[in-house]
Amino acid sequence: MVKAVAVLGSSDNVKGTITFSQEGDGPTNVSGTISGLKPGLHGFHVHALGDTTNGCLSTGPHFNPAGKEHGAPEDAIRHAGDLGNVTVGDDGTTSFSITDSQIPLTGPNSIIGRAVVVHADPDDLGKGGHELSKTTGNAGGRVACGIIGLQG
Ligand SMILES: [Cu+2]
Ligand SMILES: [Zn+2]
Repeated sequence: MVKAVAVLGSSDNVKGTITFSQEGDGPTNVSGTISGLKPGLHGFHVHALGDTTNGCLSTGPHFNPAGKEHGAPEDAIRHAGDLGNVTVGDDGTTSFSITDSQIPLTGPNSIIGRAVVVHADPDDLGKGGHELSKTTGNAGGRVACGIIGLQG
């Protein structure tokens, strides 16, 4: 079992911890709790770089080792980092558990050392018809992010 964790940092008051685990070559489980968000859907992705020198802006684009277009987690055509949306309740918090096969913690496409990003707006999953739909899902600003690091 390989485990990883990302502690979210934010210029607003958003806080959260996201944990990752993968057994062998199986899918990766992503579980987390985030607080301080506005209610509703928020785009949630693995971005390519674990660089926060300029805040969440420097984490690069969505992790996309296969060179595909943006999509929904269940789509054949998607970025590996496309984890869809998290749903935030009226209290501004969300707890979630996602299982995904495109974000391994080992091997050439490992997400260790990259970043998770939570966005201000919903990810339209590539289907919104906006000029940004096929690259970012038009998910708006990056409100919080954290670097994915190995956990014992
Ligand atoms: Cu993103
Ligand atoms: Zn994407």
